[in-house]
Amino acid sequence: MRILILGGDGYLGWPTAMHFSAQGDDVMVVDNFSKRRIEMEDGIEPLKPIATLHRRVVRWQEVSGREIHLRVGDLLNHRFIYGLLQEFQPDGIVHYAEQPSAPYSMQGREKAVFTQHNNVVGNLNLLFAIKKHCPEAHLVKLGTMGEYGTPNIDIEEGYLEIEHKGRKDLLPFPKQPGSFYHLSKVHDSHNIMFACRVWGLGATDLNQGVVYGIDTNETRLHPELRTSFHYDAIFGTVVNRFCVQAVAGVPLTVYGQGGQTRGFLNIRDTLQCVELALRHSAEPGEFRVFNQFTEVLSVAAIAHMVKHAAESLGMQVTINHLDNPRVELEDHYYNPVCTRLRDLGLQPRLLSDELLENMLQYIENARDRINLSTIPPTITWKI
Ligand code: USQ
Repeated sequence: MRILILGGDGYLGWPTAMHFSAQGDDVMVVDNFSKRRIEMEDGIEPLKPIATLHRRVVRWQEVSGREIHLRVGDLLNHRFIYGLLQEFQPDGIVHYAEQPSAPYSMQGREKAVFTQHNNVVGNLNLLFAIKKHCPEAHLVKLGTMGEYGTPNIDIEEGYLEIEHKGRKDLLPFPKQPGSFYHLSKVHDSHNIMFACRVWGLGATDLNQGVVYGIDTNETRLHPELRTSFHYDAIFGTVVNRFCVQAVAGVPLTVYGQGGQTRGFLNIRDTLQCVELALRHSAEPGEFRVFNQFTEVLSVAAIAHMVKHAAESLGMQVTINHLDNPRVELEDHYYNPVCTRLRDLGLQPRLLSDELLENMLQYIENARDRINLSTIPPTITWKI
């Protein structure tokens, strides 16, 4: 397949690009390095240094003998994305190219507007470019489980059968997102659904849970092929953060009671899911929604798992309950459905002591690079 990876410099985008290239697909990565710019503005660094995307592509060719095409550009520039699709004519497009952090979007008006403008308008430009230059291409869009929030009913995969005043319909599942970032993904979902219904595009919205993990088969091949691993309060997700905190010997930062429950998945399973979606395309006019996670865990349960794994390696771990900087339920029902990817063959890799111990050992090797000042949450939802 000819596969375009938008956001190919990111935590998930770069491993995805190598994963498909390794299988002989013709891959192009695109990025505008907006996340690297935010990192520089906020004084944040990934745990281990990350090579430039240009260098990674060259290293990948040396290691694998395969070429990944690279283009630098911004989806907000519609001429750029029009030209790119006209030139590359992808069969599949994986769209990760969005501002990915909920806390970042909650810092105030400027960051909320940046997040929604960047994400929503970039996605809209992409939809128009697909319509004009490659309407047969299958769009695989990274959405989020956070679009649904935490309703007091089971979360279905995108749609809910409703009976109202004696009539029935299958309607989009209600959305109650928890940040301006999560809202941007809701807006994207609506725009993509509309483009499928009205223009006949085919798309899959992957409502992904919280991703954790450090490496994939390809990132392990050379230090310059590794992917970024964040533990700061803006880009670090909770499992990755707790593992770094355990190694650094600082208390684990559970927000509030820790009863917040979410869907989680390993970075390697993200690659499996994206591949399953791409290799089993949506039909023209179809807007599919897959809930993408492998297990449901509470934040408190994760803290205890990390503590247990770290203590078996001889580390001392304490768990702190901080005042929750977010506005979210800490004691709630959570039962999301995730059958569609499993039906396509997803083989989950669950969080285990062994997996956590491997992460902790990797982090231990970079212990002297941990910047403790970036760990405490400084952004609150009540601006
Ligand atoms: N949390 C803590 N302590 C921490 C960090 C987080 O208790 O130090 C809690 C949060 O309050 C929240 C949960 O852990 O209840 C998850 O937070 P997170 O920062 O790991 O993840 P989140 O902000 O939800 O966002 C991440 C990704 C985002 C993706 C989302 C999937 O950054 O791109 O969309 O996970 S989901 O959560 O399913 O919406």
